[in-house]
Amino acid sequence: MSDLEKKSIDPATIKMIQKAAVDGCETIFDRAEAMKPCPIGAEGSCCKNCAMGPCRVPAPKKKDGPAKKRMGLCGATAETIAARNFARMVAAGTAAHSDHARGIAEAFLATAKGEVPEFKIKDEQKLLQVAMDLDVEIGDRSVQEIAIEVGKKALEEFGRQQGEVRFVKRAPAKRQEIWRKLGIVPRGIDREVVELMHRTHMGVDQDYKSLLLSAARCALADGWAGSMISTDLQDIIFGNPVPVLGEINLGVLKKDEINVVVHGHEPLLPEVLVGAVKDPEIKKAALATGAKGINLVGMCCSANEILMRHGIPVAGNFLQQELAIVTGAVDVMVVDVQCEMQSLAQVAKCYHTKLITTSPKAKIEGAMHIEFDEHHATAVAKKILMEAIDNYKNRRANVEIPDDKTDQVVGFSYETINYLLGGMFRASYRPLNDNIINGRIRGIAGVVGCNNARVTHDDPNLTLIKELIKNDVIVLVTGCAAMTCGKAGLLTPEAARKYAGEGLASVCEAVGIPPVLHMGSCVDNSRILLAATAVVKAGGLGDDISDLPAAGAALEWMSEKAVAIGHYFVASGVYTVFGTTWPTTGSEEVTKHLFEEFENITKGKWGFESDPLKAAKSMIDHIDKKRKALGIDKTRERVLFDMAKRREIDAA
Ligand code: NFS
Repeated sequence: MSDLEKKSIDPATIKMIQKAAVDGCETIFDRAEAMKPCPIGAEGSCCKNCAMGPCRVPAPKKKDGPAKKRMGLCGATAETIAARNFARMVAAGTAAHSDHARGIAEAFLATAKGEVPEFKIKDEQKLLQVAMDLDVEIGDRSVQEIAIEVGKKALEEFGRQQGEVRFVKRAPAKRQEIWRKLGIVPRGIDREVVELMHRTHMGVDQDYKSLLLSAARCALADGWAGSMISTDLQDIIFGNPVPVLGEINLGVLKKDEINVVVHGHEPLLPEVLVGAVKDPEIKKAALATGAKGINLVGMCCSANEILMRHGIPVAGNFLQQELAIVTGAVDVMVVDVQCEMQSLAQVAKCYHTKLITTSPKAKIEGAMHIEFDEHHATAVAKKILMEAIDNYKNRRANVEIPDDKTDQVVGFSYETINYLLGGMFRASYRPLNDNIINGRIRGIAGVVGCNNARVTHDDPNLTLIKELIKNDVIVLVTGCAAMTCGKAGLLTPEAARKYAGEGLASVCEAVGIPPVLHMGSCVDNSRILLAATAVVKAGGLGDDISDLPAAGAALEWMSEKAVAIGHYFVASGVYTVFGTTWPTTGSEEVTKHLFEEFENITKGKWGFESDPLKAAKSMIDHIDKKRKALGIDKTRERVLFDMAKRREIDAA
């Protein structure tokens, strides 16, 4: 394998890494080579929670014998430190998703009140559903009245001090019972984040089991409240995704058009940009530059949002953000919050690109700031587009856009899957359950999360997913992992015949769906929780999420949000495997607790596996174990793929 092939399996990415080198522009791929992770920090044994440290407290190795336990100055053990650091990642991840949700709830309320002319209640059906789940009375009230109360009730979820966040009622009854017994039903979103930050302060909660359980409570506030509120309210005002055709990879940039890349997470501005590029005044100004028009494309989860709802092309996933600029063809990159690399400002300087920040919460030195405010949404969007139009003339000679791009079918919301499976009049997950029971589909996997510059870009996730579908496991994807699948051609109905096992392929062909279903951005992992719940409720596969033949993975994770997501899946009863690196290796006890003992507590557990084929095997073994427990293991034979068979499929 050449050095370049070790960096990415994506041809467009490799071409742009090469171009960056020629242009003398440093990227994350260079820095990943030059700087290795700090080994003490990487294993989670470094405590920086007070000014007597940082204390490095790795766990004693077994070969050292029963040595005296090392401690930080305050006496904190490797266990406490590892658990505390892990818990802080959960708190930060929950905060990120939930603060995004708060922004959406505020915009939703303003929309309901009629203060944002650009947005309206698009999905009344979903509004009513959400209203019921938030205990909002429907009766003969107007849509507006209901929406206003939904907005207010959604905002209440953040500041509630006692009781339970309302959406936990959506979980299977048995799951709710488990949470209540453990005392981990979240009260209010903000309260759980604050409490976890308090517990992890120097000298507070020092029992690693207690820390990890309260981290579960906080993570549940993300999955079953913060993220779920984002998804639901976004669907109501922007539309619930339905299958739509789109394109992905850097080849979606256009040499003869003004390229605007929208990057980040909150779909508010991206939604308005989609409309603003069609404005006659903007179009005219764009054509006056000699360009053929404006090409709006997405990056990271902002891309997922407008791709799912409008089919807007996607330039790439997390590790491609700098590389979009390296093409020399990006006139404006506009960012809001989360996953935006600070180095974008430096890369932009190597070319003519204007980097524009828009969130009052996220500014970058060297970037232009045009603050977004939903009350003046169109004016802000137009201002940004005018900056791009104005910058087109500054393009330099070194424009080179790789021609790689792939078609993809996306937009599989929880409700859409319901309709597709059962039809409009008998929408139900039951046909999915039937196919799981008869063994055509072996199980369900959720593969989510980021890219990580410490491993070959896109490789672990893609290898894992291909192995899963070959073994008849249907895969639900979100975030940057979903984009990996798009680029590799797994998100088309034709992919079923090409890559999936016989059973899964036959079901996909009958329904007309890809073997890998793109469910949206990272906050949309809440859709996976609801899909799993719907499968439980459809019957025949146990009475809890933990009974399902299902597993989750994030092999290329890097962000704290991923840890929060993983922990809410585990707390919801799912076996969840991470790759690349594991944050608690500093304490074997803590790791064992998460990998083994947690199964006795929440019936879900963590796993770590950096080899994607081994990760697939452990997920399939888990799925088979669950099939056996349900008594449906007899209905299928395990298909073993030898190398010859694998080559045959890869060549197809
Ligand atoms: Ni999720 Fe989306 Fe991507 Fe990771 Fe970042 S963009 S919210 S955190 S890197 S999947």
